[in-house]
Amino acid sequence: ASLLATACLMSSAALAQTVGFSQIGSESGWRAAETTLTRMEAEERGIDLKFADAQQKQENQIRAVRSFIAQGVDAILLAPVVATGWDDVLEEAKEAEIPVVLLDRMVDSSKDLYLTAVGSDLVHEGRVAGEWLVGEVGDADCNVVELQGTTGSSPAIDRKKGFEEGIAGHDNIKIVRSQTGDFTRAKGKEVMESFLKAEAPGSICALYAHNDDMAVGAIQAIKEAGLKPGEDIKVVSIDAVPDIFQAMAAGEANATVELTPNMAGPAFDALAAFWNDGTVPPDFIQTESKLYTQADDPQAIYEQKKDLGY
Ligand code: GYE
Repeated sequence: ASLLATACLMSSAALAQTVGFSQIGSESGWRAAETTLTRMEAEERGIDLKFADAQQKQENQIRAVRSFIAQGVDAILLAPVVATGWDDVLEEAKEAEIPVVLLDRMVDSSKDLYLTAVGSDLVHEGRVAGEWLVGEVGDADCNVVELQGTTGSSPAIDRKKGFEEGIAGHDNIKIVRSQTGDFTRAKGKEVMESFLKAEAPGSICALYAHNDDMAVGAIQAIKEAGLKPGEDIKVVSIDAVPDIFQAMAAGEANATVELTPNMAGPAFDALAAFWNDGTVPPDFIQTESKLYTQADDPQAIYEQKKDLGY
């Protein structure tokens, strides 16, 4: 019996899959939640997760992916900081027959270099934010300042494009300043301070931030300038992290578009099917995007969300 038990243990140990995860860093509350949930999902499935934090640098990610390949992992999760420059390392993974699943950001490389990508429709998110603003301001003139995400990242490119589509045809709404805040709270605050200094007092009607963290930083800057965020300057952003619901409950932010931090669940499901019988998932596994406003009981949502890994 003990021999049998040992054999069973050995075979289940042999079945445990190893997955390398090259994460961008911890620039935002959303990112931290994604990391937590990826670890939880791996643990639940008995997957041995090797985690590498790239501190926002593509070169660190490329190094991590190469090291995962050298270790012979069973799959690689990659959240690519920027969209370009991945061809070589993805070719190397393909050569080694290690499936790569992209998480939350896209790459410009050809689709046959990765198994699938899990993410939201990033253009749609920006469009939803833009359309919300159109509905909010009606015919009134509105000068918008925009805080972009990390330069060259797919969410920064697509959320800009989507927002512009959302406000297209409404000439009363104009983007007067647009600059990167690198998806961080500190940069969001700093760049918002410069926007407030550069524009005539009282002339900014709305802030569009590519993520909530930058919005939260900017809200602080708006308050320090003696203005009321949410009223004097409307605030719309993306992610739906707990802190933005707190700001919405306080009347200091107006709307956010939700991005689920659980990209790993669908990624591991796709990998399990692939490992099992070679099932090839669709090129893109799309997560939902939902708009929340102050009318959605932000305090209650904050209470629900705050323990969900953020
Ligand atoms: O919205 C932002 C993060 O890649 C879509 O990255 C993601 C974005 C997310 O840091 O908060």
